Amino acid sequence: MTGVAISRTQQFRIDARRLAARIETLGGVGAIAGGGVCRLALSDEDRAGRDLVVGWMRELGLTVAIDAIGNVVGVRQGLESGPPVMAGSHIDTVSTGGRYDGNLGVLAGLEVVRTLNEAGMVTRRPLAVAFFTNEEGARFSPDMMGSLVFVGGLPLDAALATVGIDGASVGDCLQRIGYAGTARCGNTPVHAYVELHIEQGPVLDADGFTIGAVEGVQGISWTEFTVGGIANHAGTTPMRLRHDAGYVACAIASHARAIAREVGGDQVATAGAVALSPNLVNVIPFKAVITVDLRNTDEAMLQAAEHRLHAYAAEVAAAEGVTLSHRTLARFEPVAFDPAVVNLVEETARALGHSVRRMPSGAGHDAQMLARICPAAMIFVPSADGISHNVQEFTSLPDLEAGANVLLQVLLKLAA
Ligand code: HGY
Ligand code: MN
Ligand code: MN
Repeated sequence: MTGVAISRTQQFRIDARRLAARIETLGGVGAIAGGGVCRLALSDEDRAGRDLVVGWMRELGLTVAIDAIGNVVGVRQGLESGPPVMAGSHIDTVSTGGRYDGNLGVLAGLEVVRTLNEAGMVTRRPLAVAFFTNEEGARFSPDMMGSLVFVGGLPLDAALATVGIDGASVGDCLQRIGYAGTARCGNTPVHAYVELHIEQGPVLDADGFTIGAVEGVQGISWTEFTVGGIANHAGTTPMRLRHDAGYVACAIASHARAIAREVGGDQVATAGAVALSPNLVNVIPFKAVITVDLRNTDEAMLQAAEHRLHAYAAEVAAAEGVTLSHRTLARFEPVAFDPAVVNLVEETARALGHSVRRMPSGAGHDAQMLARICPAAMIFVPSADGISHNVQEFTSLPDLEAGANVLLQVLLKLAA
């Protein structure tokens, strides 16, 4: 910007050490060995994290609303009223979570508010900082549940009735932690939504970029297969007489990986959860429940992978003489973010002197749901060695600072 007066707000910068300190404090809620976090949605740890962040929102003067699915939105008044420009993400984690996944986007939003409060600067449009319930989907499917209800994509009653992997329902757990709010869910007007998030993959770190201008999110397909076999003695039962549910589940997992390897490109496949019954060394399993997570940036290719997997599962089950059923835990098509906001992210990063590249998101995010009701986009910062959903998850302070400053300037432009 040589020769052009830089406006006062363009000089605003967040306080990186303050942000890092907040990340560490929140990371201490549900802390696990190795520097990670276990804060499963609607758990006691999630309640403690929610209480902490709501307290910080109130300290900043935000008006806090909690909706019926437990989404929390803090609003900062603007010079004018109307739909806010929103920053946000999630503070629930997987059980081997890191300190940055989701938490960064929420805490950076609050750091932006604090920076503007200290500068005495009021934006034309209101600003909002949100965290959405159960983004991870690890305890209750689907993922991005709270933001999906927020945009009217999942009926509230269906979400509340959802039973998790431990047998508890979303509704009961929300009541138990005191976050069954009164604010109306669904189609709350938002002017625009920007989410700062760690990449959780290897691209930015490997290619030496500081900022990712995220163009969209790939398609997600979560299926749970249930296999019914016959328990029998592991030593006395000839192979030809077996109806081994465990073998079929493992065959499905192995074939999912083979499909991904054969298709190549963006296709990925993960068998993340498996339960065998009775799960004993010398008993042929009579039951197996296994999940398969398939993703691809291309919807047609994702459907093709799904069809191949289901055809194989049926074939191997029939050959083994076991029963097979399945249910869809989550299914979202690829989402493209708003080109104007993606451009704004890219231009802002460049104007701040950061290296930036456009890219898709391999992970699901609340932004893909907000994109249904307003212009939305994401800002990525690097994950060291591409590691995430792992206690070793790490993003350097300079990268955190760069991402939060891009968020600050993008929000200012959208709220001007
Ligand atoms: O599964 C995901 O992509 C996200 O972590 N919920
Ligand atoms: Mn996340
Ligand atoms: Mn995650």
